[in-house]
Amino acid sequence: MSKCPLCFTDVGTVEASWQCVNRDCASEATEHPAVKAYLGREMKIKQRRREVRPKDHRGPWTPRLEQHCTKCGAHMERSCLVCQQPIPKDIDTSDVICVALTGARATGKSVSIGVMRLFVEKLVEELRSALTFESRYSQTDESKEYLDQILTGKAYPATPPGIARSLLYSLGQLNGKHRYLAFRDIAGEDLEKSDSSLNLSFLGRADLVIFLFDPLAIRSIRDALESVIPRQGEPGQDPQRVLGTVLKHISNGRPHLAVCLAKVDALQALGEQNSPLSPVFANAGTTLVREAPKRTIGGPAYDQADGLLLSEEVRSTLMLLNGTSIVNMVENPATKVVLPHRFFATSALGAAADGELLPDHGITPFRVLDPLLWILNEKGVVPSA
Ligand SMILES: Nc1nc2c(ncn2[C@@H]2O[C@H](COP(=O)(O)OP(=O)(O)OP(=O)(O)O)[C@@H](O)[C@H]2O)c(=O)[nH]1
Ligand SMILES: [Mg+2]
Ligand SMILES: [Zn+2]
Ligand SMILES: [Zn+2]
Repeated sequence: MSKCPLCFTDVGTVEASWQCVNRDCASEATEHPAVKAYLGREMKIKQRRREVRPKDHRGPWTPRLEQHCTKCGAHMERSCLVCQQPIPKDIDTSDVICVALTGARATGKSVSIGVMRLFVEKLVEELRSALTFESRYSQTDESKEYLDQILTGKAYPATPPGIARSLLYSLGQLNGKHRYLAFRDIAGEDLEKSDSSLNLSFLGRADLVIFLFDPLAIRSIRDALESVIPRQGEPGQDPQRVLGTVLKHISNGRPHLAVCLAKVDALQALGEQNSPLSPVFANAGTTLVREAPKRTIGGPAYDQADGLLLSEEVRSTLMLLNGTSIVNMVENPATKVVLPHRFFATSALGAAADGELLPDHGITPFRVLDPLLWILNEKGVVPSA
């Protein structure tokens, strides 16, 4: 079953919604009460129509392929029954893989999306398909807000709170289906308060929730790295509280949860220092300092054994980093529902940026695609190695 790229709601098998998006249409534009909470701003909707599966219908039902506005005659756009946003026409037969990035302020969520996107493009090419950005279904401009900054070395502004940011990519036909990849970038500020004005319930309906944990938020690590890496901005709220908020929004949903030790480049720099963590990162064999083995034949794949080993190594590193409560919240949650989870170590930039700019020598990402490879493997898009 496919999902809405903005609110991640299952696209119904009994009902469909359509709307006229012709700017010049003379039909009256009305507000819909749900839109603001999902989108973060008002959006007036012109002619709207619902199509319901006939009561006597037998077997699987799909709505009509076309509907026309009775006022202006224009093609109507399929839209989500819940958030009312336009959704792709082939939604009933395609698969939308929904990924949400979470974490405190400045944990690197937006940078990770930009870098992951570059890697996904390469991955999809290796799978003999092509990636395209679906600007008409996205709430954000990927070039302006995500790519140009990585490619030109400009720093990212903090994501503004209270506004939905979603990016939808078509991955083309992969393993028998048209696949889409939807990212939701959340402002850390929205997760640091308990009552964001934005409806964050989509976290419970995501296929994958990536939670970024910034080791630089830990005082002792910041101090140990004081003269080793450039000075970093103020860290956001403590990761344990933010994870609590994320789990609260997930509620009784069942997404996969990737807990990422982000900016691991900073910890790798500890390998040469005198710190209790140095031996972990000075060990050249650990998954925390080497990439997953790449298959030389047969194209891209997810290496289960490497993924599980990485998860174990990150889990024990988190315990060393006073992150025991994070591990407990994941493995023994208050809700008693243990989500399918794995621990990861990622670095989107590969080195700390100095002030406003990205690292001088360009970016050297580390394992940044691993969480996505995991879910793409679970979804049958990428094979196991
Ligand atoms: N050392 C290091 N720094 C990083 C990495 N990724 C991001 N940063 C730095 O972290 C800062 C915040 O990155 P963003 O991607 O804007 O963080 P965010 O989580 O989107 O922040 P909000 O939008 O405020 O929630 C940037 O100034 C980056 O330079 C990384 O892999 N390594
Ligand atoms: Mg951001
Ligand atoms: Zn929706
Ligand atoms: Zn119309």
